[in-house]
Amino acid sequence: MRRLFFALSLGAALLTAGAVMAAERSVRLAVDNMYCASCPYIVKHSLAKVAGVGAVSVSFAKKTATVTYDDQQTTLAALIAATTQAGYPSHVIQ
Ligand SMILES: [Cu+2]
Repeated sequence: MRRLFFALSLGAALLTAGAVMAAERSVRLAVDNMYCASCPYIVKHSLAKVAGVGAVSVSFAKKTATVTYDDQQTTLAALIAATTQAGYPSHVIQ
């Protein structure tokens, strides 16, 4: 019983630590293949449906996507994969 309690409190401690470390990040991606006015919408939707993504804004003029995401729920690689699978390969702008 004591061991069970220890396991539970350890689990709670780990969950708490994860919540503290969770960070909202923002990244700018250079997006290829945006040739017409409807492309930015497709790119935006492909990113918006990734779990953990908050705000997405896509600039057709600059060929970029600015994405706010929770780094505990998704990764940069997943964001890039999402646009790439929609037909728009992207990479991070440093
Ligand atoms: Cu288009």
